[in-house]
Amino acid sequence: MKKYLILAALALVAATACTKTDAPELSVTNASLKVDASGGKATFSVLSNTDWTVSFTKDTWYTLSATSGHGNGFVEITVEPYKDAGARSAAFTVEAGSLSQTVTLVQNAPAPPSEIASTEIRVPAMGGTFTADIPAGFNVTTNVYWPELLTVDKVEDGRITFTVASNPHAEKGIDAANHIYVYMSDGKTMLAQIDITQSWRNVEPGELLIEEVYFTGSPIEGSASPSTDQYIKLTNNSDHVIYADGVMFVTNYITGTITSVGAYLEYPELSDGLAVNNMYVIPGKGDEHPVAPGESLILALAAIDYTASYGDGETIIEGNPNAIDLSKADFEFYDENEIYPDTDNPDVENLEIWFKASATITSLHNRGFESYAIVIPPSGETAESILNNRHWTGTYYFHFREWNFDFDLAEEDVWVIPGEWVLDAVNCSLEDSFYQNPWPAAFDAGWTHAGEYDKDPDRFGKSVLRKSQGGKLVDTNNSTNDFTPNATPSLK
Ligand SMILES: [Ca+2]
Ligand SMILES: [Ca+2]
Ligand SMILES: [Ca+2]
Repeated sequence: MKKYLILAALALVAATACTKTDAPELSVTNASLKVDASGGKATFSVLSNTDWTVSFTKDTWYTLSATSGHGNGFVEITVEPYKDAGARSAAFTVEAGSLSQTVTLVQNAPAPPSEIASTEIRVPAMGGTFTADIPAGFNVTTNVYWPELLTVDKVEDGRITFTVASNPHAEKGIDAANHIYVYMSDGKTMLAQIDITQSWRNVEPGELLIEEVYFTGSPIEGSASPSTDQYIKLTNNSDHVIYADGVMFVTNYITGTITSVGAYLEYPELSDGLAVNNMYVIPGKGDEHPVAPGESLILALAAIDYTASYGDGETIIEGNPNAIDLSKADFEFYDENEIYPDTDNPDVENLEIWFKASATITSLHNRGFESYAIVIPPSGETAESILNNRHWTGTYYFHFREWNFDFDLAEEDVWVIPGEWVLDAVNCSLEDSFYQNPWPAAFDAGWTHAGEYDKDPDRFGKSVLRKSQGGKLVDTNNSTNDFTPNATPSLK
């Protein structure tokens, strides 16, 4: 459109020009050009009856279609996009003989968004390198609230890359906060604020899940007792690599079932937290056991190939073709015990024992009376600190037929794991023995099972297995909904 107007103007001038004398003439139209930050084209026209030239300071942000001409003509300036704060300008001098005219070009700065862009990011205690989106189309400067804990590595158009150091408060279980402020190049006009919450832990609730517990063991042909090929499968249900170092596997202390002789234990209310008495911990300093998204860790009660014969010279246990090869497990429960020696596969790392309830060797209750959870204590916690500081005191009541007894919990091996340490929890019970869920409803509102009733011989060879949907495990914190009971073990 503009071009047509210019041509019309040129035609008008040309019609009158021939009536003038031969003295040099020079004028320009559109002497004040304005272009917005996105760049583009701007045109001025030269009205002259002779040769003319355009002189200017060369710069990278504009190019001219012509720098000289004869008679009437026009010059188109192509302008690059602009990302800095404050307008920029250039001047062009058009000369014809002794005459000269000046054309100015002003390019506006990009307009900041009406609202400061705000982003919240949660990062693990160990830190790492992360990216965040920022408004595109600006050259920016950044400012960091705690620069000793965060470095901005790279700023690209619309994206910032930064590295976070490890959380200095992680030992105490306290999240850390930091902020990146993003400004236009003037260092004053704020474009974005990135709020970084750094967790005190490397695994968040729901990221690592109990996918499966195989507590029954595989049936042995012609025997009432199964193989002891028990395992727990933990799976990374997040979209990023997580580090399982320090994750603790616990079992319940509160009984969830009424025994076959009618006995059950009644406990004081425990509204938030888990009452536990087995604590086995994945070793490592925080970055030793990466688990890729969708990948699993197998915790074997014994890392034995149960399909092949095993044992020492005196006791050989024959291989069971129904059983599972657990010799490639990621970790095993190894309990040093002189009277009942546990097996120790040298190729499979042992879990750290923070507390074990069994006087002999830990195994899973194969009738399904136990509930299971994974938790992560702050890095400053130790077996000693938990055993010394988190004992559950109170009184519980033992009901057996018409007799009632009360016991002091202070004398029992029971500790309270705070609710905020809990990553995932699974209640197990049986229809005919159900009394109460050991884990509070906030962590698991339901329960699952292998076998239909207490001592069901058909339970052997069956696990409790979390359902999956659309490539992700189901986790509504309700095992009745989330688990398939009586499932075929996934390692079979
Ligand atoms: Ca063992
Ligand atoms: Ca081992
Ligand atoms: Ca859960």
